Amino acid sequence: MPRTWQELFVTGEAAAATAPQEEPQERRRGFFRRLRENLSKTRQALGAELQASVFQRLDDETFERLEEMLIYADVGAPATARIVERLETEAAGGTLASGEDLTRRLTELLAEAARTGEATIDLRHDPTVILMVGVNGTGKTTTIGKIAWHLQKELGKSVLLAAGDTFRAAAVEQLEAWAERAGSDIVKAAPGSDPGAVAFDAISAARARGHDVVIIDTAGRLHTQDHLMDELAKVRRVIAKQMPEAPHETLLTIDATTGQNGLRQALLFRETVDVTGIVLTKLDGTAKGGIALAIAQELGVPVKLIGIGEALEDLRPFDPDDFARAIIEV
Ligand SMILES: Nc1nc2c(ncn2[C@@H]2O[C@H](COP(=O)(O)OP(=O)(O)O)[C@@H](O)[C@H]2O)c(=O)[nH]1
Ligand SMILES: [Mg+2]
Repeated sequence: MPRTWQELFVTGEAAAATAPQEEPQERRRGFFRRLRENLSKTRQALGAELQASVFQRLDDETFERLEEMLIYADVGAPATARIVERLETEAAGGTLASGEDLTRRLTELLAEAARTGEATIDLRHDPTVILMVGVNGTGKTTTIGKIAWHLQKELGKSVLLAAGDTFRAAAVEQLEAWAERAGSDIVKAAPGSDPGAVAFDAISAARARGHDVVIIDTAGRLHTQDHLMDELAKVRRVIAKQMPEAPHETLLTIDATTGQNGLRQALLFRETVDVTGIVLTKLDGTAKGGIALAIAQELGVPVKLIGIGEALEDLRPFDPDDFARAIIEV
């Protein structure tokens, strides 16, 4: 699973042509430390709690308590049941003998549950079109800005942003600020314009100017939910008319602090647009980081990026092993 931006984005270019592939150990450790720190709310709810109460002995009470903790952390009932059953079987079979064994296996099983589908993003299109969807305030625009920044600055890709949230003037300004920071071009239109037309123009412009990637922002709130879904479906149709296999990637932002509600939003969006990846934001603000697993398990759509804070380096490719370690190891 991708740990670095170079691993997340498949460019088809020789490794040496992009960025330093050998992440120095020190940098890796620094990254993991920050991940761990920013996920401290979930780690306190899971890891610290586990250490404190569960590890005296491996009996029924232990497993009941573990089950409660996983449910509390929003891992979701189906994944929780599977993981706890598995651990109980292994304990009965004698392969789990101590609290340390249990932590190690739990970490492995959580990582396994969080892993689903193809978690990379293929940039081998000309241009690659990425559509960003999600409810208002979940982090679409900032995520776009950060992705654009990494693509430009670290992978040397030329990015064009499309200000498809024409619903609010502030949304266009916010995207413009990000375009400037990342060094990307932007296509925008007057507030209230047709977002489909913005997407269409952006793809034409990218072709004419030779941009590698087009990222399309969308509105997250319209008068009604039906209206929003109709509009997204239309944007999608217009994109496909311009470029038949596009959008190549449709990323849905989910605010982790909304927990199971976010999962319901995802089901709704998935009915309208073909969601290929999840961006799970605001994991720093919740003890319910287990939602990353519930999403993978119950939606079957891979979490591709996580947001663990507002800084540029706090949006990162999702690595299930690092994530599981960060929420369990105390
Ligand atoms: N703490 C935290 N805040 C975030 C994260 N991602 C986004 N935000 C903030 O959430 C707010 C809404 O983001 P925005 O991109 O405007 O959402 P949009 O309405 O979906 O476009 C902004 O203040 C962001 O800085 C995250 O991972 N952690
Ligand atoms: Mg926005």
